[in-house]
Amino acid sequence: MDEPQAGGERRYGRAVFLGTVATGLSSLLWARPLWSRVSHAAGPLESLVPLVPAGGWRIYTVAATMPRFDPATWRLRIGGRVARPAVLSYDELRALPHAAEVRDFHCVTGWTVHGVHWRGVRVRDLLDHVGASPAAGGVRFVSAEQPYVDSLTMQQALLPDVLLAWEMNGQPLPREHGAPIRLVMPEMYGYKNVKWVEGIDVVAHADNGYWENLGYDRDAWVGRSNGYSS
Ligand SMILES: Nc1nc2c(c(=O)[nH]1)N[C@H]1C(S)=C(S)[C@@H](COP(=O)(O)O)O[C@H]1N2
Ligand SMILES: [Mo]
Repeated sequence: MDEPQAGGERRYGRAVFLGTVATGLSSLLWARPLWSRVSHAAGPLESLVPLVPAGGWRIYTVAATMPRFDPATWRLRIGGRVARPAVLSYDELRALPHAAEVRDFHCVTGWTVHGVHWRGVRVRDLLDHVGASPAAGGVRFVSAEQPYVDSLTMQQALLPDVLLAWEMNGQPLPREHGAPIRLVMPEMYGYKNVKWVEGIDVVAHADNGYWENLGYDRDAWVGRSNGYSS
């Protein structure tokens, strides 16, 4: 999603600032206090920070080890308020209609990766496939990396740009980015984009996810949530 110019510049500023203090497998646990402090700072600090494109990804995890993908045994379980609960193998998942998109990826702490190429299946096609109840209000995405989880409202999940992606930049999704599939919700901040998805539950209402239990907004629209208003 393209951002207004000013917002983009401020975001680079935060990214650079955070980059000097947060390295490696850094946790958002202490990124939030930093982010609050920076975003409330007056203009001068931000104008001192050089404007450079925020280049790379940061790999975030909440558990000590990343799930490992074995195509022979991996399954995606889809249940809850659906007419046809399903357990899909990797090949079965990839036989569903493909969708592709190129989108910017924004972490709420301030870094952005531009122009990421994704390919996968639209969540709305998947919900069609299992006969999701039209009365259900939410969809929960459960990670194999416990206890990471997040949810979308049914209305959000049905947006055409919401994918379960198995391909990133023309390659199979790398392990550290959530292999074999991650949620891609490009209109929302990174924490909604659950990695290592292994379960999807159609539920009555969208519930808090991992970071939302720690204070982040459930509706994580880029530029319009978590104190950002560009
Ligand atoms: N399972 C899982 N998914 C996750 C996270 C995580 O820690 N665990 N972090 C989220 C956050 S805050 C961001 S910004 C993105 C980062 O994606 P990346 O690790 O592929 O760079 O993943 C999101 N999905
Ligand atoms: Mo994030």
